[in-house]
Amino acid sequence: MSGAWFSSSGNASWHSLRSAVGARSKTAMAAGDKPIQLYSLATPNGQKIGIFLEEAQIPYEAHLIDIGKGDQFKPEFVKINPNSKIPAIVDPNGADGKEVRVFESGAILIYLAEKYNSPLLPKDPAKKAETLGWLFWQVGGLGPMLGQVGHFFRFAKEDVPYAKERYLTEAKRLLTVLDKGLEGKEYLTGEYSIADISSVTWVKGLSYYDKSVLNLDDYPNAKAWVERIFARPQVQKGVTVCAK
Ligand SMILES: N[C@@H](CCC(=O)N[C@@H](CS)C(=O)NCC(=O)O)C(=O)O
Repeated sequence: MSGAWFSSSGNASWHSLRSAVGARSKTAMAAGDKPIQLYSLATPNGQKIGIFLEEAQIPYEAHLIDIGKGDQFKPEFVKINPNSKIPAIVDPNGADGKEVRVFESGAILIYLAEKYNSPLLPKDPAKKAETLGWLFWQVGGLGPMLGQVGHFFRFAKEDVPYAKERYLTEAKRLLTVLDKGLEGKEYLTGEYSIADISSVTWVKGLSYYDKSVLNLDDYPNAKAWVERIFARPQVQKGVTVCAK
């Protein structure tokens, strides 16, 4: 896994930085647009929101939060996300015209999909439940477990075999669940949705691990699914939003 996600090479404060791509200024948008203010970094969690905004063609302004420099702890950002993590959004024009602040990537995907009536969150109750099941599975399981694998295999100051074994075993189990879930299907619930967007950045990130630790080739359905989704121009653009 790359240390770049956590590096501290940025050189400007969060509120003065903008992504190199995506909508950059409210003035560039047509009158009546309701722009979304995105505070993020191009990590697997941050990239989900960039992908969704591009897929749904929502006007947005991207602000880089350099977590390597501690931008997430600045009072301006903590007002948006009390948990001091990217991604977060501000919708200056929420329901009844009031500003809405949303943190946690899953909550942001649901908020945006509902606000913009996106088919990426199905309306049918059964399909919606299945989509949210996979979404919460990623936020509560796949992401944290892969994050711990990254930590103990790449960043921990001491070798902790018990932790490595524990998190790697669970990460592999979850990847097997994903691979089985994709058997005979193009997307997790049959149709492309926020369930796919939520997990695909993490699974794409397996390429950052040593193949002796985690190898995408061991999960052929997941590998084909990553390639299918990353063939989409919206995804290719979305993952670069808030890149350093
Ligand atoms: N459950 C959160 C996780 C967010 C998260 O862990 N973000 C990381 C970057 S991928 C972060 O901001 N880390 C900074 C820190 O921990 O100080 C979500 O899905 O939004």
